[in-house]
Amino acid sequence: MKIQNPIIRGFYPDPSICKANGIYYIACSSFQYFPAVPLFESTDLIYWKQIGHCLTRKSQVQLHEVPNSGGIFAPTLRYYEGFFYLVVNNNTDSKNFYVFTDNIYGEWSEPIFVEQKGIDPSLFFDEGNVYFTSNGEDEKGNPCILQCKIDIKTGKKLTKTVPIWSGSGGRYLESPHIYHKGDWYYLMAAEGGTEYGHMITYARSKNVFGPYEGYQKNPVLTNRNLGGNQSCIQGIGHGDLIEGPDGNDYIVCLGFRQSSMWQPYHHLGREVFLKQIEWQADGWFSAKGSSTVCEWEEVAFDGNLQKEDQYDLTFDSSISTNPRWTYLRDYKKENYRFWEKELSLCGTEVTLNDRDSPTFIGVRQSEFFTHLSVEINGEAMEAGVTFYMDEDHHYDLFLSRENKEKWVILRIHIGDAEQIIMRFALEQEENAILEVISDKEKYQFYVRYKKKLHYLGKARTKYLSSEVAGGFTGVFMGLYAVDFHNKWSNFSNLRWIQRQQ
Ligand code: 6LW
Repeated sequence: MKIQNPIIRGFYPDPSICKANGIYYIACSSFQYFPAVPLFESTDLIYWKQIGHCLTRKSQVQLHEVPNSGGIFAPTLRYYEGFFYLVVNNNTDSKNFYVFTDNIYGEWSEPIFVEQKGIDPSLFFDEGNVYFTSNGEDEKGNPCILQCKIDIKTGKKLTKTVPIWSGSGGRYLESPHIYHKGDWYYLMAAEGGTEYGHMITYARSKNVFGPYEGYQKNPVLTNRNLGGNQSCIQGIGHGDLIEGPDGNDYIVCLGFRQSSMWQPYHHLGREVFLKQIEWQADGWFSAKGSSTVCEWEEVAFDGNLQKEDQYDLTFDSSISTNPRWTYLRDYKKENYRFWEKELSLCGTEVTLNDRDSPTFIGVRQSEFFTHLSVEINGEAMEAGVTFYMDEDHHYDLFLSRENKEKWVILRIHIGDAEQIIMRFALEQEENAILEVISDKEKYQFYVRYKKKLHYLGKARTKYLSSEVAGGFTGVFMGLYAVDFHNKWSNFSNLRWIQRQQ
């Protein structure tokens, strides 16, 4: 059957995958967002449901005032003898640590730190030994993959950290994972940087510490040679290997969907893609069909292609238990109240422009084509909806209270420029029903007032893109409030439809 990529849509980068008791699990990076490391399950590798996050306590992850795209980088998720392990790097303090659990639907342990530098830490369990692998530099300062053996109970190093591979020559050698198949150890990595030159490369050795010999036809997977109208999928890299339901092996990796043909950009973040690999008689593997990833990939098993119910959003199901809602940095729990079909937010003096924790609760944008509608009332100075890339790049549509007047305001914030585009006066007793319609190129903003839809203005998706904003994240739709006197506002009748076309 043909499956549609991305298999997990929206800002879910650096996927790592494991399988336990017939179920697949994927964990992704989360940077400045909390809870950290979104976690998904699937029975068929195609239909993925978010089940929670791995790092849910401040004792596990400190995000106080971390820069955007700081915080939690690239996890590795593994299952070994009844336990799940998740190892990550908190890039803000440059520390690598892991947590574990025997119940992936419950809480994870406190962090155990490992004294090895470098990002993209990985764990490899093999014949009773545990290896800790990350990116780094050798004695001469050249990029390489580093490895040591650790005691998994304490995180203590049992051997020295040594360089094991220096890659195939691409810049930013990172994302190492080791697998043991037959007589060989395979070391898969990413090179080229997580942009348009991104790629997956690998090497093999009969010894876990090397020497590793690179695959002659590296990169084994990349979309870097596809440009113009050949492919809207770019940035393929940073992958992990897993055996599929059909017994074949697959790579899950990141990529993104670009907009615009010349000088392309992407604003939905890096997403999760699936590609089958094929083993050759000589013990090397290649990507099935071609070394590129397509939107529609043939796989040798059946599964559930249904995506819509994964990404549409309402308040009908309990907001407090829907794992897709996410906060910024070290949020203040007491400023959020969840009712059966409503949400109340208490504004603080922290605004969306601050590198801090405004009162904000958001969900990742997963499709270009979306339609949002939400009703807002209350006393906060500012309460509304934001399409938010980071504190320097966001479009805000909000109910504003100034000197007893009530307005709906559309404001855009791009880099150093902030501009109010439109103010629309409301009568005191009216609630504001805010609507936003997006497509690939733009967001269009409306207020529904006295049963009529009033157009307020538009703003381009381009200025919320990674190419403009920089960083590793993607756009969130967030509900937020700001108020210097801590007043509350109420959000109800939320409906956010996300469609592929
Ligand atoms: C991550 C690195 C990468 O640590 O981007 O795409 C970095 N690859 O491996 C941040 O996600």
